[in-house]
Amino acid sequence: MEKNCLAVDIGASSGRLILGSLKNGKLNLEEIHRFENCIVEKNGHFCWDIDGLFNEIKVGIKKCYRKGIKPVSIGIDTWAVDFVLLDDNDQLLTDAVAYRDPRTDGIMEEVTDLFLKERLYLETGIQFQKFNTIYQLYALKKKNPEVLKKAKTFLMIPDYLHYLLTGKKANEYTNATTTQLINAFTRKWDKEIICKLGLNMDMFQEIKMPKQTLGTLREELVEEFGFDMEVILPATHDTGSAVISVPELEDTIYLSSGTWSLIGVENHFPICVTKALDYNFTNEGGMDFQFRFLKNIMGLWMIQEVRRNYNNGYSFVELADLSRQHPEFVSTVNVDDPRFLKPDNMIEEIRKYCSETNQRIPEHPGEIAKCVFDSLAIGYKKAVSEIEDIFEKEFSKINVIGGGSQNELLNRLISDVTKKEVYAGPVEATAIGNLVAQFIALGEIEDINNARRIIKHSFEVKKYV
Ligand code: LFR
Repeated sequence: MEKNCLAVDIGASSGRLILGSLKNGKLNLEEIHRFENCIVEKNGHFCWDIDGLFNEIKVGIKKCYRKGIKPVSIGIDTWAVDFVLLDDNDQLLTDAVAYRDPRTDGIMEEVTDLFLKERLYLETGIQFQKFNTIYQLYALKKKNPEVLKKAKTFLMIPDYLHYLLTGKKANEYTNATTTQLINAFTRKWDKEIICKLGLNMDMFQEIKMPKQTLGTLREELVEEFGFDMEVILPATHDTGSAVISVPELEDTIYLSSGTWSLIGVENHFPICVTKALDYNFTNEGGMDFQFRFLKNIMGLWMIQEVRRNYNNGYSFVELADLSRQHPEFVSTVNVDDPRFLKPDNMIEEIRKYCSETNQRIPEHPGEIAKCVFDSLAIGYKKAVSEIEDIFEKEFSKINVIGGGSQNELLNRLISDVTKKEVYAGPVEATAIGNLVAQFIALGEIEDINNARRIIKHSFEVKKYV
C-alpha cells in the first residue's frame, strides 16, 4: 500500500499541511490545508499565536481523515531562532515572542563584549543577527530573570508543536544550530557559551537529528483524530528542509526565496574563516551533517510590508506589473540594513533611506516596488560575489526555490544582474524537504541523493537566461 506522509510547513506569513506520496518514482503533493500566520501584539511584544497555529495543524489533520486519508507520519518545520520556555509543570512560561521584536536591540553588542566575536563564530559557525536565540535569551535574562529561573524546558517553535503532538521533548538539531549555542564540530550544546551567559544548561533538551522518530500521537489526540501516526523529525528549520530539495547542487548557488532570501551553497564542513565572518555568512546545520553556508537577505518581507502599508490594495502580481512601468527609476536601498527588519512603515523607511542617501525618492507604488526588487537583485549579486570570493571559483547557476521562485520579474532580474543561468523551482521546496526526511526514515526512499533524483523528475524547474 502506498504510504502518505504529512508535512506541516509554517512560514512567517502562512502555513500549510501538504500530503506526500510516492508513485512510479515520483513524489506527489496534495495541499490539505492552508492558513495565514502573522505577528500579533501581546503583553507589549510582537509574538506568534502559537495556540492558533497548533489549532490549524489539528484542523488540517482532521481534514485528512475526512478525505479518507490516514498518513503514516507527520513532521513540522517552521522559521528558526524563536522558542518558548516551560515550567516544572510543563506549562508555558513565555509567549512565543517573534524574532522581529525589539527586545534584543543592543543585546548582540553586549554579548559580543563578553565573548570575542571571532571565538563565537569559530565555535558555532553562526552569523551575527540581532534576533538569534542567544540574544533573545540574554535579553530575557536581563529584563525578566525570574522567568528564566523558573524555566525547566527550552523548546524551539517546531519542538514545542511536536511536543504538543507527542508529549515528548527534544531539540531538533538543524533548528538548534540557529540558536548560536550549538558547537558546529561536536553538534552538541556548547556548555561553555551557555554557562558564561549565565543560562541554565539543564533547560536544554537532548539534541535529536532529522529522520529520528520522536514518538506517536498523545492518546487524547488519537481519540480526537480517529487514528495514530508516527511523528518523524524533518529538518525542522524551514530553510534546512528547503535546501534538501535543490535538485542539483553542482556548480549551483541556491536562493531560498520567501519572507527571507537565503542565498548560499551546501558544504560537508563549516567554513569559519575571517572573510566569512566579515561578510556575515552562516553555517547552519543540515540533515546528514551537511552545512548550509549562506547569507540572510531581507527578502520578500519588504514587498509584503509594502503591500500591507498600501492596505493590501494591490496584489503582489499588480505591484510587479506596476514596477515594470518605471524602467527609468533607479534608486536602491541596502537590503542588509537592520532598519528594514520591522520598521513602523516600510514605504516611509524606504523613502527616508533614499532621501538620506541623496537618491530620487520613490513616489508611486510602482516606483516603491521597483526599488525593492532592484535592491534585492543587487543584494543577491553582492552575496554571489562574496561566495565566489570565499570559494575562489565562479558558479554558473542560481537555483531559486520556494514560493518566491514564482516571481518571474525577480527571476529575470536576478539573471540580468548576476549574468548567471537562473533555475526556478520547486515552489514547495520546504514541504518537499520535510517529506523527504520522513520517507527516508520510513525506508521508502534510500537516501538524500536518491531523493534529489526523485525531486528532479517530479517537479517543474523553469530556466531563465
Ligand atoms: C526563513 C528563516 C531563516 C531564518 C529566519 C528567522 O523562514 O527560517 O532561515 O534566518 O527565518 O528565523
